[in-house]
Amino acid sequence: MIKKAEGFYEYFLRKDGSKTKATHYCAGCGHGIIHKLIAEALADFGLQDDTVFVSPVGCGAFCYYYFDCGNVAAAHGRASAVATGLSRALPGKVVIAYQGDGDLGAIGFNNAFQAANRGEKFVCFFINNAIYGMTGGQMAPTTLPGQKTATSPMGRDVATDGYPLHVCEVFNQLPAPVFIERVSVADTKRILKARKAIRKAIEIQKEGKGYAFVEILSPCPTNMKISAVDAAQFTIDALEKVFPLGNFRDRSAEPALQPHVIPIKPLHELIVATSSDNVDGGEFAEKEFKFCGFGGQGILSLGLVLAHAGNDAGKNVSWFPSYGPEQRGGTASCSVVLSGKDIGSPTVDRPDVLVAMNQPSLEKFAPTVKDGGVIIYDAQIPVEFDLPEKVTVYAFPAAEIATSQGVPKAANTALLGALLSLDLIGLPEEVVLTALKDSFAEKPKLIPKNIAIVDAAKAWMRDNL
Ligand SMILES: Cc1ncc(C[n+]2csc(CCOP(=O)(O)OP(=O)(O)O)c2C)c(N)n1
Ligand code: SF4
Ligand SMILES: [Mg+2]
Repeated sequence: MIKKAEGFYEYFLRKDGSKTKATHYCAGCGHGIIHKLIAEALADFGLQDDTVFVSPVGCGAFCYYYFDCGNVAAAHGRASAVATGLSRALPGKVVIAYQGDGDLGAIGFNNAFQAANRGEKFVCFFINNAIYGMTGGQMAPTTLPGQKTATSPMGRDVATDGYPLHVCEVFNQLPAPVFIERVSVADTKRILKARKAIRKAIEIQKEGKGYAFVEILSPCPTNMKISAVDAAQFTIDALEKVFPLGNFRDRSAEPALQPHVIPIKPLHELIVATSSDNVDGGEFAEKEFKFCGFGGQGILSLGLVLAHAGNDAGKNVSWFPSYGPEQRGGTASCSVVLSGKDIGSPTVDRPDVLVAMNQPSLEKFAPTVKDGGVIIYDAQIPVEFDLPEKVTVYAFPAAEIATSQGVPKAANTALLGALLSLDLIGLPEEVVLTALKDSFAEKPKLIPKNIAIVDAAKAWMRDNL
């Protein structure tokens, strides 16, 4: 008698009426067979309570209706990335990523490939039916040359569409995976071999040995537009020719290539800096800053000093950088919020204070400053547009002051001195200076020079305002 595997839920809640034990898969679809093999292995190994199953987007999207274990649904292509996070956060548990050929071979290929290259501790079941099943039969990376699909009605043309992607063969170039095998569920003989590979890959997880990958050739009669019997035959005759079955690698009996120990910090250590329990400042009025300039001017570091100072003073803080694509010479900005309350969003669209170190950034962000706010910009910047009227604007010689102190690159520190002078930060000066000094922990020689620049900036403000 054919029985439902123990690893499944007793009833599949998505189905009602008399069909509570039927899946949503089409008749003759390989997904259902593969599900049964996995569910059976989980139950046989007693792993249901120790397993998290990551569902893909594709026809397998509803795995969580069936597998009686932990379930997480990933965005399209991201199952291997989600599985990476889960396996690192839950050492000792079994993590399964289940992905189709569109999901893994196209949108998510890099995620899956990098996870395999890192040798993450999870098993990836890769369901290759040579088509996008769920969305109506579009060409997949594994579609065969000449195969007709909704998006290759004349048949896949390798001249324009490339060749079918051989994922096992690609992954087999990587040093880290422990197990790689390609199997099929097109007939009973093949299903028995697939069963063996699936069990082996899950056992490798149970023993915590590392990354395992099983590609499973699987019929999709609906999109192949043929009967279930013909689809199974097509999988044997056509798919296997291009994707030969077999084991590529089994290193499960060998010692691990490297100890795969990921340092994990307890959650309370990670969140202590942001916990509201730490915050004293109900009275502290929220301040929103935007720092902007060229990459390399230290604009992000300046924002970071402020954020650290706020944190040290027991305020809620956020620091949100935005990098240009270039390492040097592109524009960069960061938003910093200091607050006595919880911070709603770390992005700052309407700053109270804008600090600008180059012309394009000043032009871009000056109109966004709140009425009654403040703009401080480096006096070297030529201003060729009308600055907003309802804000106070300071042209401050930051670069000149830094150069006069022998550190031309530290114009950002001069701007910090200007902020302190104008009392725009709202935190005790010694806290801000400590954060500044801390930012040079690895270059202590620069501390006195930067303190001198802050002093020179304050002196300029005193003498000129
Ligand atoms: C970001 C994003 N892009 C595209 C889609 C549309 N989409 C849903 S499933 C799918 C392809 C599924 O094919 P495959 O991974 O081969 O799974 P199958 O259905 O064949 O098992 C696509 C493109 C989506 N849901 N999300
Ligand atoms: S469309 Fe294809 S892959 Fe999707 S459930 Fe039906 S047979 Fe299976
Ligand atoms: Mg598919």
